[in-house]
Amino acid sequence: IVKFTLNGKFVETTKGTTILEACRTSDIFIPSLCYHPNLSPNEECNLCLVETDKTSKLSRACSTIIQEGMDIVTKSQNVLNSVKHNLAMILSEHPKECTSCESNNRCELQDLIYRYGIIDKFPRKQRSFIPKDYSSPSLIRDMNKCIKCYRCVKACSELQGMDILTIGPDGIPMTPKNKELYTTKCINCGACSFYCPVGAITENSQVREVSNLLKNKEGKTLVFQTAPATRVAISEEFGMEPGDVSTGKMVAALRKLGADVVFDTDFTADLTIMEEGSELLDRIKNGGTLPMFTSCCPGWINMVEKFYPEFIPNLSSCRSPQGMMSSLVKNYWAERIGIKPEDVVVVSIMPCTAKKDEAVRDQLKTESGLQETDYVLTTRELAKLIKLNKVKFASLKESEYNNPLGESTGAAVIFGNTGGVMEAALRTAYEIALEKPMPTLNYTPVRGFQGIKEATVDFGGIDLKVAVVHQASNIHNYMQRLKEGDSMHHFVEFMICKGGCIGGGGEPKSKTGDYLEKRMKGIYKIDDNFKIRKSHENKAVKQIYDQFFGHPLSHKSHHFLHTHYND
Ligand code: HC0
Ligand code: SF4
Repeated sequence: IVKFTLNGKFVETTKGTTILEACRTSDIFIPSLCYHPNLSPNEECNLCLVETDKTSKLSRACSTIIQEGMDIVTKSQNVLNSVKHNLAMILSEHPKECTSCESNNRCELQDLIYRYGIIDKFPRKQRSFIPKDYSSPSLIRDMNKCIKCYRCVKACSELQGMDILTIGPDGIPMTPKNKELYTTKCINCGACSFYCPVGAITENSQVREVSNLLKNKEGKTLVFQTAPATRVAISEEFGMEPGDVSTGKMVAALRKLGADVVFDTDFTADLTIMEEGSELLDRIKNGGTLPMFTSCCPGWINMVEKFYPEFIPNLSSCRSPQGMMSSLVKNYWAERIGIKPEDVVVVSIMPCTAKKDEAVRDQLKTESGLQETDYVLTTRELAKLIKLNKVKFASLKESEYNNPLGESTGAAVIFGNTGGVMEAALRTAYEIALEKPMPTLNYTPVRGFQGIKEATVDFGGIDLKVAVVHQASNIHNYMQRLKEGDSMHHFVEFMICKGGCIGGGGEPKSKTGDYLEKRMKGIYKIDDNFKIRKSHENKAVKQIYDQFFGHPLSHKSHHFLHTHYND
């Protein structure tokens, strides 16, 4: 414990706390652009200035550790003048394109400029123009808007272990050899866009396209699908808590916006379990390639293709639930209700920027060459669409998904959390293999935030060894072990983002220390409240096998629900 004075009040904190952390705990506002609680301090923006020990020398609150007896002042005239000066300097280099900027109204620079009443008084400091990078279907980079906070660089290296972005000679983050992002080894995870406080790196937004379509459908039927992790995070965009379950409101919002049909990606998560669980049992029985890897996270698929191509045979051949849903909508559902696939537009709502990249894969087109998933909006983009249309989200009356592709189970929704695909697969594979339910449905060894989780399940005679790995940096470590021959598992779940999809690069930019924990709890709460918690008990899934696919891994399921990868 250290005791100190903060704006004249005696306060205590634990040893090693920074001034910034202590101020945030005490609800004292300190401006900052380069600091984020999930990243190590950058000390770049020079805004978190405070006076210590009655000297006029200013210290950075983000990197100054509180010492016993320290006297800290956050609100002097000296502090205020310096913060205003530094903000004005940042503004003088920043393009004034706020009205058309993707980050308008959610820009941390804009907020501070307004809060401090900064007038654009310095002569515009010309930087040489940097061509905008539209190469990636997932992300847009306009580094002219960069404020050199380096949060993207830290997210890409510290959190994801990817090292695609480094600080260039002019101080602006750059890709290797300044190549377009899509031609680098970037996996499109979007962590850089999540941490960018301004509009320099953003999702490649399709809000305008979808908004136009909703207003003028031109005879098309608009089908939406919503991913598991969106329902516990979208609330944050409307002043509610992380983890608040908003499934019904999100469906209602989509209907209000003009959706004709709203299906649930959770339905195809259940279907994935049927296919992937059967694939695993088949590989174990018939000597197929092991360990088998899950294939639903598109950032992970990019990583295997770009970094570990020798492990492509380990990937399950199952399409992701997004891919399965869009395939079902265009190849099965449309025909059943008598519309042509080309008259259906599928829009998916995902927590993930890499899903945009997945949607354009050549493998995921109909036989006649139609893209199966037409548009992907991230959770943030859906919130924007809702706000643009002035839909009052918080007071919406809940609505239900359309059927049959809207029916799901507790096993499907937990896909949104790290360990969820594994837990759902075990609930089904165990019961199919041993003809009795798992002793406990809540399989805790694969839950929680530990980077690599390992467990052994007694599969009636065989010890089924499983692992769950999330966050790209942990995945690189795991793959290194595997490359060195340390192969110890039958089945491994991989999710590129910390926490799984709930931590996706397209989720709302919450900054409270515990938003991921809260979203995770929200997901488990939905599962707990479901009567049916096993994928093979989903009645609509059973029906689709009876009426169309026959059985898992049938010829038809291979055609419509499985895929192959780029090597
Ligand atoms: Fe996920 Fe998915 S669980 S990857 O995290 O499998 O994005 O939420 O939609 O497709 O279902 C993301 C989330 C999905 C898919 C599902 C899987
Ligand atoms: Fe790095 Fe992910 Fe951003 Fe690509 S998308 S630059 S891998 S953080």
